Amino acid sequence: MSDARRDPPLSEADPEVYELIRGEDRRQRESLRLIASENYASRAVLEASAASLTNKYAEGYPGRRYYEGMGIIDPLESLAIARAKALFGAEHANVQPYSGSPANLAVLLALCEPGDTTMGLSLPAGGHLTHGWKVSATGIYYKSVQYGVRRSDHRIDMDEVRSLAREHHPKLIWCGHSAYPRHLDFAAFAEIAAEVGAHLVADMAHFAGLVAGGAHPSPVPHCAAVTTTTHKTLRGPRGGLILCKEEHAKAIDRAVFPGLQGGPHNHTTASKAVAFAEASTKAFSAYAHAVVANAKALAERMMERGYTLVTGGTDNHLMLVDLTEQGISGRRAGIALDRCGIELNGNAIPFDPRKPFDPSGVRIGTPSLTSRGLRSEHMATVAELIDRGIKEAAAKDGEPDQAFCDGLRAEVAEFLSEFPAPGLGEA
Ligand code: DSN
Repeated sequence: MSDARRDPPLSEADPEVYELIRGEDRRQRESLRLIASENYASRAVLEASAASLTNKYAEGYPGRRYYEGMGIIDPLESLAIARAKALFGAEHANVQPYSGSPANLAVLLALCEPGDTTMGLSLPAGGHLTHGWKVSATGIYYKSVQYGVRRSDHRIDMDEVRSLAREHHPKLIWCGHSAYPRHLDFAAFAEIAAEVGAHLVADMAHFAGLVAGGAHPSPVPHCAAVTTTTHKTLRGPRGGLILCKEEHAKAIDRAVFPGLQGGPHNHTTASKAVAFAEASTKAFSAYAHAVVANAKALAERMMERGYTLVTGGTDNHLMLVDLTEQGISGRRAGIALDRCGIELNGNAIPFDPRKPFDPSGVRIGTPSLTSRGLRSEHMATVAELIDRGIKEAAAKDGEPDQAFCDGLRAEVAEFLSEFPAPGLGEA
């Protein structure tokens, strides 16, 4: 136990946890991080996340709280709201959702009744659990109709979306994804939603940073509400955000608190405010465009090496690689690459004949490496490192020798040593 009067630093108070955190810093510094939903938050974002604001309760909203002592929290939350609205051109923002899944549940609570019909992209086609997949509360308490992608080109079939919407008359239609490498046609979704009287809701968690930086079309003008996490391409703290039209503002606010959550995490609100300010800069816009340029370059370099990419490339920050021809599953490839200092995740490909826990593909994203300053000209090296790891893993039935893994890991760390990892300081 720490001595409250002495209040020692973490390294003294709890060396075990301190060392684990330092170990994670090292791992993040030395690994080629390609998980499409991850990133490096800036030092300023991390600093705000660790503030004394964590000590304060603040149930309610600015000016209408159930606690006293709001002299700082109220202006802080108002600042975060104003920055979020300005960044995305939204009429209303709620910055309290703990993360993306609670944000999505709050939207359902605000705009639907239990048992209402919703539509969303199915998980195996690249959608998210919370867009109505059967094991999620969003698929258990709402009648969920799922649309998919075309067999021929693995792109969302707007004709299928339209005919399902006409047949099922959903109250709400989700557009958004966790693993879809192409832009979404928000205008076409909005037209279908208007025709059947549904609320259109975008979950832009994966590409919110690209939208903020002008490197991806924005769903905001087309949608009743837009949800996002704040920690993916947006590079903020782990958290959520809901944007909506003014007409839904009261319902959304009531759904977040008291409908679903208690006290907001004020330290995270502060950190979100910092991230929104960072994301409104010219430097962030350049970052967002570089994320997309890097993804396109890496996709090309992977295809030159003989890999099959779902849809034949990417418009955004991620690609899905089908490893069927390489003769190794996505999961075994992911585990082997992790031993080599290369992090990505096994991912189902559309119409995957394999099980979701051991799928045929891997998902690769460029947000993290772009935050370290890697640019298109470095993607040939990134593709080569991935390719060597996958080939060796396939040749050794998913179990490359330790010496090979140690060698590749050292090469990865050496390559990355020129590109400092934001937020982690010096080694
Ligand atoms: N499923 C997570 C991802 O895309 O990695 C986000 O919830």
